[in-house]
Order: sequence, then C-alpha cells, then structure tokens
Amino acid sequence: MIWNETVECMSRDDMRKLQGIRLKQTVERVYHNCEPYRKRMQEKGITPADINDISDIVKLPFTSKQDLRDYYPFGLLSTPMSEIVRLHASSGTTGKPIVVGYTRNDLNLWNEVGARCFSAFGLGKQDVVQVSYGYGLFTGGLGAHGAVETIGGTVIPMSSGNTEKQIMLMRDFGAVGLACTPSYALYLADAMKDSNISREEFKLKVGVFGAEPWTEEMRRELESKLGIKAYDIYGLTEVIGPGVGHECECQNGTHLCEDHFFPEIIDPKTGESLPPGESGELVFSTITKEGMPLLRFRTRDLTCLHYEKCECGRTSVRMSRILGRSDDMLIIRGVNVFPSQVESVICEIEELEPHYFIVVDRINNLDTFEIQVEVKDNFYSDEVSKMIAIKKRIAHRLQSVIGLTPDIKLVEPRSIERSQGKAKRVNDKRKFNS
Ligand code: DLL
Repeated sequence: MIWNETVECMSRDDMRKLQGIRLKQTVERVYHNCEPYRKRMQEKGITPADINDISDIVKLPFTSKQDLRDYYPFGLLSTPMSEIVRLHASSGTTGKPIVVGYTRNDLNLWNEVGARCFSAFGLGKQDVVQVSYGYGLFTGGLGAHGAVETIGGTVIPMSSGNTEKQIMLMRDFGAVGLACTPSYALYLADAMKDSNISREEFKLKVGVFGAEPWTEEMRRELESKLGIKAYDIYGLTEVIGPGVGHECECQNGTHLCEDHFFPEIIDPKTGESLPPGESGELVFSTITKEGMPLLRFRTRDLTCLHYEKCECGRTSVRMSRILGRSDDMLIIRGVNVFPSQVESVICEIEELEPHYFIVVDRINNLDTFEIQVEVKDNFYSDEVSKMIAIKKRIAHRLQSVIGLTPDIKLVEPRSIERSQGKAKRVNDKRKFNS
C-alpha cells in the first residue's frame, strides 16, 4: 500500500518545487538559530537570500560526522532545548557518540516516513510486528516501533537479544513482520530451525531488515530460511533513524523519502556533484526537521540514485543497495575490498553457511587477507581433499570478483560469533600494528 500517495507519487517538477521551498525554510532556520551554520555560510559569502531553488543547494557547505563530534552534545541544535522531546545517539567506534535531538514535530515526521516504509512492505492494521532492533539510544527499536503504531499494527517491543524468548513470542503472538538487522535475522532463522517448533507454527511473512549493508544473496538466503519476503529499510541517526528509505514490492531499489531528506551523490574525493546513475557518496539535507536539521550531510555510504518512475507507481527516487561505507572499505595489497563483495560470493556457494569473518594483517610488510567461513553441517568433513576442493572454489570465485586470493579457513558450523545487532565482520589488525 502507498501510505502517502500525494508525495510518494508526485511529479518530478512538483517535487523539486516542494524541495526548493522546504530547503529555503530550513536554511533560514539554521542561519538564524544555529551559530555554526551561520558562520560557515558567512565564510562562504552566502545568506538565505541566495537559496531560492533546490538547485541552489550546491552553494551550501557540507556537514560531516566530525562536525557533530565537534559540537557535541547540543551545538548543532536549531531549537531551544525546551522544544526537544527526545534524544538519540549513535555509538561510533571511538570517542563521544553522535547526538540528535527531536522536537515533537520531528517525531511525527519520523512516524510518517516510518509508516511509508512499513506500508510499502505490505504491513497494516491487521498485522503483528516483532521489533527486534535494539531499543534505547540506537534509533532502530523506537523508530520501527513508532512506524508500526502509526500504521495501526500491533507492535511487540522485543528489542534484541534473548533469542529463545524471541522465537517463543514470535510464534505465540503470531508475528507476521520481523524487524531486525539482517545478521540477527540469520541468527534467529538458525535458532528457529534448532528449536522444536515447526515452521508452520510461525505466521512470519515479512522481514524489515536494515541498519547494516546486506547483499541480494543474503536476501535470498533469509527469504528461503524464514519463508518470508525480505525488504530493505534504510536510515541513519544523524538524518532521523530508520525510515529515510525503503523498498517496495518491486524490490528494485530503495525509495527515499525525498520530500523530507534531499539526496545528492558526490565524488567523495572532490566533493563535486555527480549526475544520476553514477556511484559515489550519498549526501543528505534534511528539509523539514526542526530540532537538528542537517545541510549536505556526508553519510560516507556509497551508492547511486535512479529517478525513473517505479513500477509500483511511486515516483520517489531510488537508491541502489549500499555497497558499504567508505570507512568500511579495506585496501588490501592495493585492491579495494568491501565485506559485501565477500558476502555475495560466500552466499553463492552451496556448501557454506552465510557466516564469515575477515581478518587482515600486515606481516613482513605484506598484507595478509584471511576469510573464516562456516561449512554447512552436512558438508563438514574430516576428509582433507573435500575441504581443499571447497577452499579452491571459494578462492577462485573471490579472485574473479575482487581480484585477490585470500587464505580461506573453513570452520565448523556455529563457530563464528553471532550478532544480535549490527554484525562485526572484519578485524583489520593493521590499524593497531602500523
Ligand atoms: O542504523 C538506523 C537504522 C536502524 C536503519 C534500523 C535501518 C534499520 P546508524 O546506527 O546511525 O543508524 O547507522 C547508519 O548504517 O549510514 C549505513 O552505513 C548503515 N545502514 C543503515 N541501513 C542500511 C541499509 C541506523 N538498509 C548507517 N543498508 C548508515 C545498508 C545501512 N546500510
């Protein structure tokens, strides 16, 4: 179902007009209410009067994660603290978290875009949805929660962890939708198989998966293991949380809620805007948020945008699957490698489980590249020749996809650590050794 046909199916011209009006309002807001923005604009010699149309966006300075850290915790708010009704934060790997403040209207907006996502996944009033994203400062739990309530569905606020109970309640409460990270979905799928409960006892039909990169191959794996249709939901704390974009029944790209979050693709090296269809770094400007609007925020996510109308009837721009974040890209012996490339190869090979871990190191000035991967129960064998044959096939496929031959370490089923939130799939030891 299309939740908000007026905007989701708006003509491109009307959308650009609307975006232009909203951008201008946002620029006025930040210029007058947020010192760091005003300073940056003054340094560039621009005032709100220079922004009259969405194409003027390129005149504005970029914002980065570092800016959010520099103005920690509340320096980028454009509203008095008394108007902020909720805070969320993203942990980040080092140092202070990134903090985002929401006004009442921001929460309403979040629910609206969330409702668009869950409606596009075919969920509605009659459906029970288990939210197994973490609740708390992370936006996944409460974001999905608000979305389910807005469409009038019944939410089970499970949060992550406690896997046995997840499975019991999923069955007992008749959950039709499951919202969690794809890696936790995989964990749940294995645990469901190991439980004594037969698949027929579950009503699960729809997966709402996001918060980390996942591949088409992983989608197929999850769909067959869980007997569901698995949809992509995209978002990031700085912009709002889950709900920035979603797939539709066509599963041909992730529609962005561009009447609220204006997307651009730039060359990550030069900052130049790139034309539609070209891959680069995704940049968002929030054009309706009050609490902490962000202008030209560099996400570091790598993807491309497509503006043709979708067969589902929506005209909203679609983005391709996120290849990865520029900071997740490994450079191994000079070759760029994304964990998602490794994942797609592993999921294609029948004998392997989709559980893997990448270890990179530098020994005697040479990069080492090891992939640990689980072999399925029925293929795991003491016969060395069989294991060598599997290793060779993986190495051969990886050589043709990424141009490197890693050391493959086949490990027993269930030996790689499972994730209940965002998976950690890489240990780059060079960071500590260099
Ligand atoms: O992960 C928000 C979220 C929660 C999205 C639940 C979807 C579902 P952060 O923790 O700030 O926010 O992480 C944002 O995660 O920049 C991407 O790199 C990655 N990411 C999020 N969704 C997807 C997705 C939440 N569908 C960062 N595909 C983003 C690929 C994703 N990567």
